[in-house]
Amino acid sequence: MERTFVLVKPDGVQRGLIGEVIARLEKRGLKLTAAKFLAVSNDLAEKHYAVHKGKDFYPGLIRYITSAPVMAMVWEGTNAVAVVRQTMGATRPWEAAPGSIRHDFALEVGRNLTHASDSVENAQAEIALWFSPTELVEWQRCSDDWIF
Ligand code: RTP
Ligand code: MG
Repeated sequence: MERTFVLVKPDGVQRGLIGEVIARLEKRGLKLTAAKFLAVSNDLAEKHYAVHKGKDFYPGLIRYITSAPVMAMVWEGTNAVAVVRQTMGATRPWEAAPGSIRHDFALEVGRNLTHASDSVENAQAEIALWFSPTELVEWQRCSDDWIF
């Protein structure tokens, strides 16, 4: 079973969309494995977005992600990385598929509401960066057989 890392970014929190994001992932059939609400330190932001260091949007990205609290989560399910990316929609909201979160709720690439890991390897690294192993909850749903 695959796991992926998800953030509801500061704009999603400020706009009251935490529940909307969780509801869509839950209804898709994914299972919540870990969650915490936190203010992001500069150190954590720089580690999370290290791959973008040096790009023109990097300083604004660090300011954005540290500007208000975020909801950090781990979601689990078959093809969770790809499924969550699809549920979020394309990075640029104007290119996001109708029905995706970014299509339905966002306009700007710099205010695109959510983050989701883009590969299984990056998911593992991001989960390890944001969560300690004891924060990951192993549990079974009684309905798992009906989804998987
Ligand atoms: P994320 O990492 O947040 O899930 O988003 P992503 O994979 O869809 O996009 P990525 O290329 O990793 O970019 C990370 C975040 O940086 C901001 N961004 N701004 N102004 C720009 O051109 C620009 N490009 C990217 C977005 O907030 C994007 O989600
Ligand atoms: Mg990314």
